[in-house]
Amino acid sequence: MAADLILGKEVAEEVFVDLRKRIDALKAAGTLPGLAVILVGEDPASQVYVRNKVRKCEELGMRSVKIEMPASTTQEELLAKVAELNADPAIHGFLVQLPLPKHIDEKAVINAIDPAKDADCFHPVNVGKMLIGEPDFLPATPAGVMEMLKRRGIQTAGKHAVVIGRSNIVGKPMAAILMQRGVDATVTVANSRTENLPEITRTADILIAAVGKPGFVTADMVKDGAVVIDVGTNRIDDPSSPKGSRLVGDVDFEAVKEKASWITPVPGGVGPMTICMLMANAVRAAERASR
Ligand code: BQF
Repeated sequence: MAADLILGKEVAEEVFVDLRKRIDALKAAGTLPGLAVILVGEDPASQVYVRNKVRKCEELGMRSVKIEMPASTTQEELLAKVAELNADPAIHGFLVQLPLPKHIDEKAVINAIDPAKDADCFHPVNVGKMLIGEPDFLPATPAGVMEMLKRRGIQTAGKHAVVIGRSNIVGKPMAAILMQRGVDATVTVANSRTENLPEITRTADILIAAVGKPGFVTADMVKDGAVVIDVGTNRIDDPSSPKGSRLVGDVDFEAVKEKASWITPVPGGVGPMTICMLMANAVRAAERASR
């Protein structure tokens, strides 16, 4: 089988049609939805991700606040900034870009965010609400994957979804969403110690790769006709590219696309959906604050 592409840019544009209406309605009612992003340090990848978020905010006519703090920022200083945003009525949602410098305790920072303003949906209260099927927000990357499946008419009910990776940001919430009533997938979560991984992934109707290793998912691991979602964002050296590097996923795209029914490319697949669903969380936070 040869796969159809699920393009993140296209699916995101469909979501933005709805978001623009909701943003206009908020503005008409006197609320300018505002998202703040805190960036600590100068990690080049993080700088790109934060720029993508700020740019999309501005494009949608939302208020966007970028807070840049030096790598030498102490945990106390960062917690003070979080407290300030928690108390700022003009900021409806915010996030702290991860990863943080090693001397800062990520968990303590996430725990300090007001759950009502938790645009990333990383606070334990929001993670718990999502797990029990009463979400206020959804984490952007798994929510983006669900939106891609939904808007391309891909059935999840009764299907075997295999998630490779169990991070708090992608794998765990992805599995939690897929197993919810109404989504109704049968979910397997694999990790780096999983035995006989290719045997398991070959039983997947929906295969979600969130490993962080270029080319990890090879064609022999994929059932004919499977839906393959590549969450990998790996920068690899490429002397032939202008920047000397390029973005690749976790999937051997060229080989796997000949077997899958649907596949997401990298770049231009899940990445744009992550940004899109972050905006959806910011709009939702503003809607919840304004009623
Ligand atoms: C695209 C991220 C790993 C660790 C922390 C568009 C993004 C990426 C790719 C983007 C990511 C990955 C983000 C593309 C945000 C997704 O066109 O393919 C957008 O900006 N992302 C992040 O904030 O933190 C990360 C990956």
